[in-house]
Amino acid sequence: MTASGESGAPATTSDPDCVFCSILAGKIPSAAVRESERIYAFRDIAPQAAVHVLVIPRTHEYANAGEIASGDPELAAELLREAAAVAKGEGLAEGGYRIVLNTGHHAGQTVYHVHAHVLGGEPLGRFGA
Ligand code: D5M
Repeated sequence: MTASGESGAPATTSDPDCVFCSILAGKIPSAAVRESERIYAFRDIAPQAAVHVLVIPRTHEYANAGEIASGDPELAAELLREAAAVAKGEGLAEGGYRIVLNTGHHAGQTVYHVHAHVLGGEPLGRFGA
């Protein structure tokens, strides 16, 4: 699997300063988990659980969950469907898992290219401040 789309894939926006766009362009290596025409999933470089996968749209257009939900509801739905498919593929469906979309500074968002964290593979602590 490669991060870059097949020829004929829809045009996407890209930001040269965005780490996820560099991953999508193949300039930074990543461990692919799943991909579709509009979505790419890969392992987080600093896992916070036994399984920690990031699910991102191939376009840089949306910084966070609110933006993608307003701007392209179908893509937002696909992001969640792909996150659930990642969880199933990683064997997390039975034990349960968490999908996290950090939004903004107080939530600890560091990459402003919308992404869903899929976390699981072990009991997860409750979230807190
Ligand atoms: O999550 C941003 C996440 O992105 C954070 O968990 C680390 C991850 N990250 C950053 N750089 C890389 C590379 N190069 N490969 C894989 N994962 C990466 P946030 O919700 O914005 O805090």
